[in-house]
Amino acid sequence: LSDLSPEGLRAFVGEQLERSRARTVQLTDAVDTDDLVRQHSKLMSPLVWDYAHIGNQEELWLVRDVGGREPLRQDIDELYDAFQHPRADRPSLPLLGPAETRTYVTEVRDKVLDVLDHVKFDAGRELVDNAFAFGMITQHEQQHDETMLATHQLREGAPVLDAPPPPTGRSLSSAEVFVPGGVFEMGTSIEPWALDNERPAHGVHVKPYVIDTVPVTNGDYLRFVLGGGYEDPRWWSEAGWAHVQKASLVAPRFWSQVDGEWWRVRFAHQELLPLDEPVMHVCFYEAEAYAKWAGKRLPTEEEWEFAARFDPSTGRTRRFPWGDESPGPQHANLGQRHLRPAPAGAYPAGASPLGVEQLIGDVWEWTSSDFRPYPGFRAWPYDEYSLVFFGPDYKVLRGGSFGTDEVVARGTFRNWDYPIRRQIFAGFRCARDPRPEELHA
Ligand code: AVJ
Ligand code: FE
Repeated sequence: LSDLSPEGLRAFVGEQLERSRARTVQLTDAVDTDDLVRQHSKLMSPLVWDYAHIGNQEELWLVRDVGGREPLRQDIDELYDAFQHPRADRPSLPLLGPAETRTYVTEVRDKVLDVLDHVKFDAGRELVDNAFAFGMITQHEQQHDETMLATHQLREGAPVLDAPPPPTGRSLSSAEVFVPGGVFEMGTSIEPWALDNERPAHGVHVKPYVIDTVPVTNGDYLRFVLGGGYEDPRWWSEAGWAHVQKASLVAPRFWSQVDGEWWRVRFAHQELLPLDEPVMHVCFYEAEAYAKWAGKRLPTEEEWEFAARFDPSTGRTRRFPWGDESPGPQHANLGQRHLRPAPAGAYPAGASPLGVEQLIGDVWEWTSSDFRPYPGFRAWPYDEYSLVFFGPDYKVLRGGSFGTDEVVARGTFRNWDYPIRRQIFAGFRCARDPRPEELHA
């Protein structure tokens, strides 16, 4: 980005805005009016709320703040402020209807394209330096597009989404990778569109550890289920055991067993459970319990990022496991290209220098870490993106899923959610401390 001329940057921003909008339109045009306004789960907003909220955030930041233009619809700000109304209450608000929503977001976008035509990417004005606010808003839209995809997964009825299958898997020469540890630079101070919680870059010391080559698969996880994992308190933390009993969990969300065969629902299609695909729709507590049952643990966020970005041959921290170039279809399963995680081993070109695979894309990966600010954190440009969520209530997820766009899925990107949540496209991989003979090998 920093290499681009102002005209190049303007063109790049325009393409990103167009790409996120095409996805929003696709996800909302796929369903009828009833399905747009219905709440498919108490955990989610009606799709029409996400849609207008996308437009409202774009209006607030790009039309009013960056552009200094008159508001289009100040009267609806309150309805689409995520902090004013919990998701469960949103269907009963006097929301814009589907047609009004489409008109509103289109009018906002027309104004934004005019602002984009005239804006100077003045390095002295932080909000527009490297087109940051535009980057933030196109990422915001893409993040809500992933949320809307999760709503589609919860929706019942006839299937409406389809995509070609991802590449096939391959068998791996080793199920685990030894990571020597060391000091590395975590986070970033130079990614132009990195959000506040990814900043600043800071040195972190990581002890040697062992990490799974790929995420835990459905086949792996099924052994835990069949082995009575959900009935045995030994594998669960105290909070996890309390939750699994209270919520009566017996398997990942969307799994079912019929006459001894395991099935799953995927975007309203019933399928036999694909054993070589990363497990998903498990909560943090389930991930933690599986890891303990397997004699392992979850990686810390530091360990995850070290495995994903550290290049031991140069001592440098890379942007991505495969290097500094932005993700291509050969590297990672991103961008709703396939609408499912790829089987284990499907992305050899995406491997890190140490040989860890599928870190970016496929499934979000639960880490053992609470969501905390990095040393030197500064809330910017608004406290409600990250600051208000820091603390022990949220666990960090890394790497992005098949539903995450490449404009979001940076090696430094941090996601977070409550440890009981299962509707997101989240799985995990395990790590462990090395055995003495591995340390002295
Ligand atoms: C970073 C995915 C946790 O969806 O709650 C969207 C992103 N922030 N609108 C969320 C976000 C404001 C956020 N996550
Ligand atoms: Fe939002």
